[in-house]
Amino acid sequence: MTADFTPATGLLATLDLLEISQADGVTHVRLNRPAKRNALSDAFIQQLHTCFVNLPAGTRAAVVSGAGSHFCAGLDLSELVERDIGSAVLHSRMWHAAFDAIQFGRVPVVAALHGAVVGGGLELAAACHLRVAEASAYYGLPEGQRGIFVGGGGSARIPRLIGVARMTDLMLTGRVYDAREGLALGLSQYLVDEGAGVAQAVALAARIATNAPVSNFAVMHALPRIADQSQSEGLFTESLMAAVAESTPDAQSRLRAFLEGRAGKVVKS
Ligand code: 1HE
Repeated sequence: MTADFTPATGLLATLDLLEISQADGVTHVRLNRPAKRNALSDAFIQQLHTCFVNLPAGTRAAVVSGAGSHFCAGLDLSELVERDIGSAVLHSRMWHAAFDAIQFGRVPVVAALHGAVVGGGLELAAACHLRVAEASAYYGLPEGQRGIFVGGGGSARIPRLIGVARMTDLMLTGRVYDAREGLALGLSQYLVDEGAGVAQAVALAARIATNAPVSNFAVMHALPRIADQSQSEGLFTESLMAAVAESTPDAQSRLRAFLEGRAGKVVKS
């Protein structure tokens, strides 16, 4: 448990594969199956879904991290039994629903990564809005070696971070990127010392939590969709989203605060 964070109660406290705690508008969701390197079983995926559609009231940003020596070893391979085509599609769609609840949920989510971030673990990280990597983090997509394909949204999300060619390389050759390469390529946005990932992710989430909720909504929901649209459609969507944001009382009071000298200036940190 992170200092000053208190355990979630009610439904969230019943999710035994997650350790959920909160402080000052930030909810910390820790994957809590370290003995299996946080391998994602069906129950684990369902608990992640339940968690992100039931975040505690007052949550304005979230952090996802992993207990133990690795962030996440991906799909629980012990559950990969022979499935007919119909149930295999539904299994993948279950992952999609859970990770959509993260990417297109209520609040921005910052992932704190360390150790293995592989297979479905990388798909989970890619569904978050920002990624902080510790020096030990490494990234791979061993699906090729396991005889399977990504099924948790990786083929849609990971190329948007690093491009189709790099994802092809990861999958065809089993190449692994280290934390420094991951930063350079855009798999993470921050690189910190070993052990400092959660604190950095919580600090970023706390800062995100001070933004106007409608601005955070626009970044989470409009930005990726605009990136998928033609320029003409994207500009139109942008105008609508900008008009919605600007017309909120929150925007009005924040703009007034700046004009009256009561708000911070943009400075180099
Ligand atoms: C697991 C899993 C798992 C560990 N499913 N049980 N993912 C992979 O192909 C990655 C497979 N895992 C590994 O390469 C390594 O386990 C790690 C590099 C992540 C960690 O190594 P290490 O030495 O710290 O741990 P370990 O001894 O290998 O594993 C500890 C235990 O966790 C062990 O079980 P135990 O009962 O013998 O103690 C492992 O069997 C277990 N374990 N990883 C099940 N993944 C929606 S599609 C997504 C498709 C994918 O994600 S494919 C990629 C799957």
